[in-house]
Amino acid sequence: MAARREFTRESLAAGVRAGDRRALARAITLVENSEPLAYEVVKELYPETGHAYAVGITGPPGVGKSTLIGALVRHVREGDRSVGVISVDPSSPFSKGALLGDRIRLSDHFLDPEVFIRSMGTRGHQGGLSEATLQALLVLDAAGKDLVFLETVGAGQGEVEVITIADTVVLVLMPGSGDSIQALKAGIMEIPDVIAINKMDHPAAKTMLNEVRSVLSLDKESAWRPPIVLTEASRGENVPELWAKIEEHRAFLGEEGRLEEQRRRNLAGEVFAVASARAKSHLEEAVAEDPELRRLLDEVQQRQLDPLSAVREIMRKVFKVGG
Ligand SMILES: Nc1nc2c(ncn2[C@@H]2O[C@H](COP(=O)(O)OP(=O)(O)OP(=O)(O)O)[C@@H](O)[C@H]2O)c(=O)[nH]1
Ligand SMILES: [Mg+2]
Repeated sequence: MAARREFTRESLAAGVRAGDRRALARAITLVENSEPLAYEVVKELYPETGHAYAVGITGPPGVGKSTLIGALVRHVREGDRSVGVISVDPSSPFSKGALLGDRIRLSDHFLDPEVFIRSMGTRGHQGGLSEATLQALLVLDAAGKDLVFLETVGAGQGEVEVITIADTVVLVLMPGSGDSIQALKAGIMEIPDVIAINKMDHPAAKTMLNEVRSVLSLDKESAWRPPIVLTEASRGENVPELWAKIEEHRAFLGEEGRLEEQRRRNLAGEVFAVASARAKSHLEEAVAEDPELRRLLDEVQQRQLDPLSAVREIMRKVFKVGG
């Protein structure tokens, strides 16, 4: 491999601003690895962000999220919008080789200079999924992408949280996604903005549609009623209809300052979530490294010290707080 010129903070920020693919790829790799340079560059670019519209695509493994994104990208590229796609794979330590299937499915778009697609692994990322996703979105936003799709696998808790940074959240289900229905019903999973029931070519698609309808009918208060669209991503069936629902949600948010309000709330939530994640890893490391703190845990287990006294001692020592 030829020796390559490394980016500096200035050249990387400039490259991202110009939408240069090599700069974008580098910036996202740096984000993925929690490199200080990524932090520096996002810090510099942040005031210029807020223009991209972020669409989160979540749902259980294998329902067709990537295929659907590929079809949506094809559809929106008929207009003149530039697009970024980040597929977050929480189980992979790095993107190389990960999501090979995604690469193949989205490969039609690889030659389109207005489309930037990237899979990102986050296992081992110090600030977790949430932080990496946010930083990657900010990079694509600063690069001038009009639309950014964020793909994450999710069937229950937590994963949907990752995607709350998105302006519109689309939950993709397929016939047989019973666990997600249960999670929605139990209130474990937040109600998304739009629901796509993919693989409508499957005979049980109608049954699934009825189940989803009945769960949603429980909510009678929300100003926005999540529309449900049956799709067949692999043939592009009903993809324009799905896109129209996403646009409707966007228009709804555009009214009465809802978008600004939601973004303010999401950003504050994100700061809090990332700070909490970091505090947790700091705490775990501190306890692992400090024999005295580990002894407190032993004492609790041996019923020599009560749990809250141990908490108090740990908080005092690790975070210098307590009373
Ligand atoms: N029959 C049918 N198959 C589909 C449809 N959409 C996608 N598939 C297939 O379903 C499989 C999974 O599709 P993906 O797009 O990789 O699903 P995904 O949700 O991104 O999967 P993960 O990222 O691994 O969670 C692939 O074999 C697709 O070709 C559809 O509408 N109908
Ligand atoms: Mg996928």
